Amino acid sequence: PVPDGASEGATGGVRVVDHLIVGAGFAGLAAAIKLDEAGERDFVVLDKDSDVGGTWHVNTYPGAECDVPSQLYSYSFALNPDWSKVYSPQAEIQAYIRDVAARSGTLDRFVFGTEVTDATWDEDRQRWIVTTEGPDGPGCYAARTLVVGAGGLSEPRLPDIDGIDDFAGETFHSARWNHDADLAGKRVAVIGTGASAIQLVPELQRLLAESGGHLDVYQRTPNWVIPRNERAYTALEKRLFRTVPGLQRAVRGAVYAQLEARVPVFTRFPALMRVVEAQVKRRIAAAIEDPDLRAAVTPSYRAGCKRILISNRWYPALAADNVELVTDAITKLTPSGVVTADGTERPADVLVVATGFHVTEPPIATRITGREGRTLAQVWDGAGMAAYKGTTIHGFPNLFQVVGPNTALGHSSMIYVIESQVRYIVSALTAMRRDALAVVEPTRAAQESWTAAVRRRMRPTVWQTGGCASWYLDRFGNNTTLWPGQTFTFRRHLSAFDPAAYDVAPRRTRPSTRQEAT
Ligand code: N01
Repeated sequence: PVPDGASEGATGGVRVVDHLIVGAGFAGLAAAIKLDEAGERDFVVLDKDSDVGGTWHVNTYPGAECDVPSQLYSYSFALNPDWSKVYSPQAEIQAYIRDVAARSGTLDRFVFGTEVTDATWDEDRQRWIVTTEGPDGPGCYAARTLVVGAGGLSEPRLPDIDGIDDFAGETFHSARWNHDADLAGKRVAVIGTGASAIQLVPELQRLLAESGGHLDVYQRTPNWVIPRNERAYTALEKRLFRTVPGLQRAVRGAVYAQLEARVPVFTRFPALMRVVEAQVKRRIAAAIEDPDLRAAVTPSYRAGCKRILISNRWYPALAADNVELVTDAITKLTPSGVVTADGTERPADVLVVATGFHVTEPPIATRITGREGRTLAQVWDGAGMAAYKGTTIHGFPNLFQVVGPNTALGHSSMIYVIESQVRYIVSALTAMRRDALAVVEPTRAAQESWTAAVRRRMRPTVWQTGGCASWYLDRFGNNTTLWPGQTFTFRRHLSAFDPAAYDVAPRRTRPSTRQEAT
């Protein structure tokens, strides 16, 4: 229970703040920095983990690297001239985020090891009441606004395979790597061949080859894997980035433009993906001699339908002597191995599940309850995830979601999207302060027309028409995850808070201007 008059400071165990930010990854940190700059300094950032970084803090599997070029994988307000390579390794990105956080002067408001257990909109107090579980037990916050930057790919999805709990060996998800597990000389089974697996499998293959171990890779669907044009930045390049004004920004702009130029192929001309497919087939032929293995790794759907993966090591790793690619469906796990549909049991000492994340039904949505007493998960259960401009949600006043529905990308850097959304949020908060608004909530009409437009644009895209099942699609078959266009268009839509699309209420009164009351 929240005491009446919860307005300033701490009251009866409830910490009252203007803004509560959930998640200390790229999204939450950007929000903290930009709110601070805008003078919105009364905020707390909560994160369930022990450090900033989000996905880059927790994904420490061998070979974890970014598949978006380093030049784009930094904040526009904190360029990094010191990236070691064209694509950055996880540890370097994590060090970068830590450094930006330390220099931002906002870390005093970060609370780690603390998970949100419930967030409920209190209509009378016009605040979000947020309960938490942390190292010192339960906590409670009352916040005017809730900024959720909990990550789109943060909740590991374990496969629903018969007997998985009976497996006697070490088992872990790619995003929860157990560095204490001794893999040397072991028989390791990896389930999944997505972006995570294609990075960790070549590393495991090498480690196991050196120690006399064996690797089974269980593939349900192959992916299109294009070359990773990787190289180290030279000392001269780094010096020039540091000393020539505007140079790094120009290089970044060129990389950005190059990636955006590909968007029409994803969105309007998927048939052109045949060019990519032909190139990949040539690579497969060059890397793999065995015709059966070649056929097994060649996808039958349009390239781009699932995320196009980049690696120079994937096909050679699968062709290595100590690796078997298993394409028969897994039927069950026993205490000592994996059984496939043909009845074969392959022994395994260690099981790595690289089976992705809960994306279209995010668990955090079950913990957020809006104005009408329904959780976000319940609201989305009917027709899938939806939000106005991917950021605000009808029925959930003063809630801002960073990396919300239809904001993810299959072609470029999420940091650009995150910064676009954070600008919009700051613009909203500035308008709220200026106009003494306690509540902003997108109208049902605004959200529906936005969602309809996104769906319309999604229809001809490769993600919707490419003939594959991907994590982009929800159980209704709708792509509620990706932005169906160029990122500068997204940014333009979010360039400034647009009160006409919102019901607003002044401080300390109930919302009274709802237009959709019918
Ligand atoms: O997960 P995924 P991920 N039995 O969902 C298979 C980002 N990312 O962690 O294709 C057997 O893509 C599943 O098979 P199928 C990036 O956006 C970025 O690899 O569904 N197999 C698939 O092969 C990426 O797209 C980076 O038939 C099962 C795999 O598991 C996203 O994260 C690195 C199964 C899951 O692939 C997710 O990538 C890593 C089952 N029951 C990730 N269930 C970088 O930029 C699932 N699979 C570095």
